Amino acid sequence: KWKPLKKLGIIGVPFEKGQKKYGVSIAPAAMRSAGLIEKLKEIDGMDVKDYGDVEIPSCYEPVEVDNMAHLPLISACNKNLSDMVSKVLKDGRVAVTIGGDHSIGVGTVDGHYRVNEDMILIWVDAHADLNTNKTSNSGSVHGMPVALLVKELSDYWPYLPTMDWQVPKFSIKNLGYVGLRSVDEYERLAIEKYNVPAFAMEDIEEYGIQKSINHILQRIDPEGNKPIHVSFDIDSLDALEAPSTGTPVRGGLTLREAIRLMEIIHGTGRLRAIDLVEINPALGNDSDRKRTIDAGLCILSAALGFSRRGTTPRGILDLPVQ
Ligand code: HAR
Ligand code: MN
Ligand code: MN
Repeated sequence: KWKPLKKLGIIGVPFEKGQKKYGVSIAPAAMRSAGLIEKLKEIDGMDVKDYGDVEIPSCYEPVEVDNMAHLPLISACNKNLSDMVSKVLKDGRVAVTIGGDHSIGVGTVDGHYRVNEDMILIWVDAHADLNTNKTSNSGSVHGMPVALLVKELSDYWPYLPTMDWQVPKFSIKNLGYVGLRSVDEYERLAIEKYNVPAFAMEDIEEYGIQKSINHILQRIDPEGNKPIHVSFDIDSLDALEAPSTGTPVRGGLTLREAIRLMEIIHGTGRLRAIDLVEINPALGNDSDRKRTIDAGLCILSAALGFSRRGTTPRGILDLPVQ
């Protein structure tokens, strides 16, 4: 029944107010000038459409919410993003969203959920992004998107002005984590309370990346018939592999592990949306920036069907004769 979709819709989100550092907002432009579209078009038979950047509103309600910096702007941006992701999916394409900081996961998952209510979510990250404004030490919303999205945590939030458009309906039962190594106390409590399949780095050490992702898929979708959303935070990679990011953590995934993870997800034929977030081209030197962007391109290519084994020329069965 499932086979990989050979049509993509690219969405850029030049947004960085979910965290405090300058630079994540230039990642969509940096990825495009590094050849994002061309590289994805190189994948065998791929039809790529660039939907451009989401509109970041310049006017929004100036309300203050306790320990949640820039919520009204974040909300307005995510509302537009949610509509755009829904549109791409309704056009029959995989939604490929280039952030931006991880607060944009609210819009991408919301937009996906509105089209596919049975979707499952794989959050690949050093962090769990499962804080509420009550548990967050930073007040940065990029540490909160998962908590905003899941219905089981809606009672742990106050009324959030400007967020009426987003009704959390996605169940935490359909969530899995890969790559965790910087988890706050209340985030850990939530993971244990709801028994979320969470493969932290020591679990990946124990099982390897292939068994880790297969365990998660088996747990949250034993029949193997639900559309998959991957939200990939570049800081899931080891800081040596992806140095240009706002909150790097040592001891993370190798690029090889991340590519294998994406190949397995591609192999299900069920990937319908992928976010690539937290690349910050303003951090580090030229070599750091290039390495981080290249890693991001490799991850997207693997998720969308690039084969490291190589592919035969399309429609050709023999070598050319002299
Ligand atoms: N847990 C911390 C907080 O809530 C740090 C999380 C922010 N870093 C990220 N998210 N890049 O994945 O502030
Ligand atoms: Mn994150
Ligand atoms: Mn992170």
